[in-house]
Amino acid sequence: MHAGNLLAGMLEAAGVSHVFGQPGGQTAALYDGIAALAGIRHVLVRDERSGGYAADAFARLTGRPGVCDVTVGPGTTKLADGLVESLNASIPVIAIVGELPADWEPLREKGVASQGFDQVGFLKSITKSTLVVPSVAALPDLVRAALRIATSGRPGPVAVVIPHDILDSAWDPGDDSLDFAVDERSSRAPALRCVPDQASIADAAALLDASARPLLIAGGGVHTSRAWAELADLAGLIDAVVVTSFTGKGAVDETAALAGGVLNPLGSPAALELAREADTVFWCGCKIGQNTSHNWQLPLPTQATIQLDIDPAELGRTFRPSVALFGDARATLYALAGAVTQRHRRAWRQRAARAVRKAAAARAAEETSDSAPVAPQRVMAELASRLTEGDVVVSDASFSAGWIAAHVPARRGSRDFLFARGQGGLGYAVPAAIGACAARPADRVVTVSGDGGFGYAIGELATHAQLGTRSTHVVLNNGTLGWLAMWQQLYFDGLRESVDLEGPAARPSFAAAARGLGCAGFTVDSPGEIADALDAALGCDGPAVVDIRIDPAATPIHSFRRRLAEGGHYARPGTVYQLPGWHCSPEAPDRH
Ligand SMILES: Cc1ncc(C[n+]2csc(CCOP(=O)(O)OP(=O)(O)O)c2C)c(N)n1
Repeated sequence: MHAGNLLAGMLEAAGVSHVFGQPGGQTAALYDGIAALAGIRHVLVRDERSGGYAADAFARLTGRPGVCDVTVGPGTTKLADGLVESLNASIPVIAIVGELPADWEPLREKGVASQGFDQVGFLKSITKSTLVVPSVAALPDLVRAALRIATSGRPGPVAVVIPHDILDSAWDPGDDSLDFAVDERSSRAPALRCVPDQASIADAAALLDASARPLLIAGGGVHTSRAWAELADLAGLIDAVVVTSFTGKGAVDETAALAGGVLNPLGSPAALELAREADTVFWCGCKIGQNTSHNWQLPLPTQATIQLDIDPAELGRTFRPSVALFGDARATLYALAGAVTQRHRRAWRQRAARAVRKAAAARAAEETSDSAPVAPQRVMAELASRLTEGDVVVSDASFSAGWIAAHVPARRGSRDFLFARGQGGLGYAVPAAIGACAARPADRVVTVSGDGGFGYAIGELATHAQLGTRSTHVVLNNGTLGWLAMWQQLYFDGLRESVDLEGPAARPSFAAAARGLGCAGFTVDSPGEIADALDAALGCDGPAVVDIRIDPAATPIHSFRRRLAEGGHYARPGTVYQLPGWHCSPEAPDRH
């Protein structure tokens, strides 16, 4: 027995069922440990970045830490994309990182010892915590620490760096001096739940009671806390409109009466209208990020605000909230539901219903469009009509996020939609789907990417094929890096430089590539072909790619649409660089 057995055994005891990664000599003992156990399996990905994304998606869908492994050096640098995504989106991930033998420190520089570099310094800047294992005796404590840190408070990724000689060294399972039990409380986030003090709850309830037009903005914290029922209960009690960030999509059933959709420049116009009209805005488990806040123009200085976060350092970052609530979303929403006066707001309900109806009517024409090249809105509507409860939708970081947000409604309060909004890196969807399929083996997983983003991770189709995942990968193929093509056109006077992904002699076929990698592949060139292709792909037992040629002039960004319709050439937007300006929300009413 060796330390790899000890590590694998502790992970299995913590409920870890899958480890995603790519082997190196330095981590072979971990693989040996996993191979000897029945309750944990290793999933080989084609690139360490994919292991990080797969672990991230697994964690989002299960609440349990997603685990990935890399070898020293190039494995670590390639993992960085996944770790930053998880760090920024507060996702519990544990990365097992191979390291040079402990004594080889003098040989690390410039790769004198093969693959060496200062990976601990590098990892420290992109993880919640980076732990270096100095001995086998310290390994159990450090694995427990990694689980505890990843799942407690604001979750995040933790790297456990294990020198080669330590992972390979002998371990005697009969040695009673090592306790390798794990605390089951830290095998799932949130490890523990805390509630704000009574006075803050009462202040927030008084503010909601005084409000005529309350609006809740739900972020990823609602999912992490599994606060779906409590959010719906509170919103229903006080007739609050609920909108979400991308990451928060699915915090409420979007087909319900008071759901306003996704609040984002690529999101629902109704969400923005209502967020501006509300008199009290409740930010719930949602960092006040650039996109959800529309470049920090929200909340308006006149709006009373409640900010609820598990991370006290977030409270007051971009404005001073009328009431700050430091707590777990589920526990706090439950407490608030018991503290508010149940009061209905008929005028606000009617206003919200009108805004939602207007946005739906505007979408309907696009969703039934017969135009060729195909309208992406039509693709999304056809996809949405074929999805059933439990299906998981994974978005890449391009226009696809906006198309999904607006045209594929969440039909229940649950985390069924994944967006790469932590870092916004292209190439998230296909590798994340590996983790999603592992987390939800009974459900279908659908990814939506642009052709640029899809190219980043096309090799992982071979992983999907090898695993036989029930996944469908939709490529909205406009032949360009659409977002950047439009940016250049609008802000650089019609520029078109290095945004086209094909030329007269080369038009990639993603369907053919998919078939070459062991998946089914379908091509769609006209609207009439969408239905059959989606039916065929979704009906496959294994993975399938649907390569759909879409209109390159289509964009979900409202400001781009407006500007393109107005003729298209704009000066560079200098105001983007200005600091948003911190403000104080109105004082909470005096309760006494
Ligand atoms: C790794 C990475 N590189 C660059 C960008 C900047 N970027 C944002 S959207 C985009 C274009 C994406 O093109 P595609 O995937 O084809 O989708 P489309 O914009 O056409 O919907 C680029 C290059 C990014 N977000 N991530």
